Amino acid sequence: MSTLCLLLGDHLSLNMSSLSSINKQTDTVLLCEVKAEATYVKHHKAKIAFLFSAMRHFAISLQDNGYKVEYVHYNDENNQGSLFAQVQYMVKQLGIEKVVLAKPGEYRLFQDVETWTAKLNIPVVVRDDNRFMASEQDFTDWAEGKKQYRMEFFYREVRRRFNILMDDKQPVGGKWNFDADNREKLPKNLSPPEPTTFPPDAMTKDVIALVKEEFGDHFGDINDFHYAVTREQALEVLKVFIADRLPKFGTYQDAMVQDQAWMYHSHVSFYINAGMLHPEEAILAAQEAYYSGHAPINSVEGFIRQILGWREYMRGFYWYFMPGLKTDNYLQAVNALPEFYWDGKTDMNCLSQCVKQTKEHAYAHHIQRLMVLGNFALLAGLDPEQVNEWYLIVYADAYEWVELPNVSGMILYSDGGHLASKPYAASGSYINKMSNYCSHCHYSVKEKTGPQACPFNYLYWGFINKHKDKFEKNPRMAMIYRTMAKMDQTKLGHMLDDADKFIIKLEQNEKV
Ligand code: FAD
Ligand code: DLZ
Ligand code: SF4
Repeated sequence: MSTLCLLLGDHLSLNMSSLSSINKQTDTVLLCEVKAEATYVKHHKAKIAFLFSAMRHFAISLQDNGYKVEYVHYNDENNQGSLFAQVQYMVKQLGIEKVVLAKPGEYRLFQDVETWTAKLNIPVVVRDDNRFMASEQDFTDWAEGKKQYRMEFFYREVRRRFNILMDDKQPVGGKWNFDADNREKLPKNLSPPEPTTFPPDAMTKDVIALVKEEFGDHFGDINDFHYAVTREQALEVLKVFIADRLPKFGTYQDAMVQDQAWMYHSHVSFYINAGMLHPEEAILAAQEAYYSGHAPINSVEGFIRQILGWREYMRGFYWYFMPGLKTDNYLQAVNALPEFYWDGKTDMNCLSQCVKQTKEHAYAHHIQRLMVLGNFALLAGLDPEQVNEWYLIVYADAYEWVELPNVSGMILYSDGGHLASKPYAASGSYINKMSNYCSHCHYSVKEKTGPQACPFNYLYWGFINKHKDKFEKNPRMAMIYRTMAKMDQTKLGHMLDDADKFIIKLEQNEKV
């Protein structure tokens, strides 16, 4: 019986669960570049170039490892345009009797795959997605019966279970979480190392030309493409991160600097999410850096928490709360995404910086995504559907399983607080504390009202006031409401007016 193993574009690992069940002699692996996946949202050009190039390079590794591979290029005559149509075509061509794949990372595709057995009239076996350490069931077991689903408690459980940074039953260093040490601004005399880059080889150059030709109207730049496209290169990115950036990762994790996109972050999300690196490899490498004395606990625990905590949690959270998570809109936010999310043309320097870096690199680090771009979307009441689509398009590490919980759960509070205990809302002073953006800005972060005032300042109070009925009784928000009640009410009134006027300007597409 001959089996077809479908490897999706983000399943680029020799250890993929789908591959491990096939017979190299009799079975075939299929990888295909298809229009349906490349255009279901108009992905950033660099994201498509990265995946297509990584897929082409991975096909060679598969052949080197003895697999029979059918690779369908975007412009091949036999390209059927969608994953199902391509599988159906191959089943007929090769006389396939069974299809196997690992569970897709997006609900829409998983739902589609569930119809394939009936449509193809042969078994289509979906295996667990093993690009994670915990299983979906682990999350469900943990979440079942809970009223609150806080990442911190899930993280403690997985740390215990996988024995990461544990000293018998206690967390190494005496605390589970060293975040309090991880909130420093970058000092002026400190320059983060340059990112690890790879000049495009002939295969990548072909893909870049294809992307320019076929996806020229998609968002984003592609002239400076420099990502890793092989596992060896991705391992190099990880190695250099551990050696050169990890020791300062924790302390400056939240810092933002004018014209600096990469900071002390790891830049491995593209590779982990595409299957090129396993999360455990990154976690064990970081843990080893702590035990060898190379990196301090605040950095190592901070980095491990992002992957073993947040990444695993987000994936479990996604499947647990889908499909409702996609349409949730607890705060009834309806405003349209402003044009400047695409072109960066705004006088708000922090937003302009983050959009420009996103356009240039298909990357922005966590605090830029959360506390600048995300915070604005929350305070300005932007429609979750439009915000989600934007995040899914613009980042090269974006797949719905990780993008949606970060956007609807973490930044927009659209899920009504399943993920976060309170909204991540902040005024301009947070951005000023963590960056030097404000000193390059048209607006003044110190001013609260009037034409020069930082819009984050009045939008913040506009948001707090608008959602009083939802948040006033939240113990974590009580202080804010007490502060608002004690404020000079005339001044508050001016801020609320400015917030309303600003939203009208946004609606009318005026420059802000
Ligand atoms: P580092 O800062 O070096 O962190 C190390 C690793 O931890 C990352 O590579 C990633 O694998 C993991 N990680 C960190 N934070 C998170 C998180 N909140 N959720 C899941 N994994 C995390 N990450 C994605 O991988 N894809 C997305 O589409 C995505 N969308 C986001 C949208 C918003 C609104 C926000 C606030 C965050 C989003 N993140 C997303 C999480 C995070 O911003 C990125 O993982 C990180 O910026 C990637 O850069 P890095 O590899 O340099 O990360
Ligand atoms: C994101 C993406 C893109 C741009 N193109 C392809 C493709 O041509 N072929 C493919 O198999 N996968 C692609 N992907 C990744 C899929 O969209 C991804 O597997 C699903 O969104 C599930 O995460
Ligand atoms: Fe952003 Fe306000 Fe600072 Fe300008 S002043 S950079 S808008 S926080």
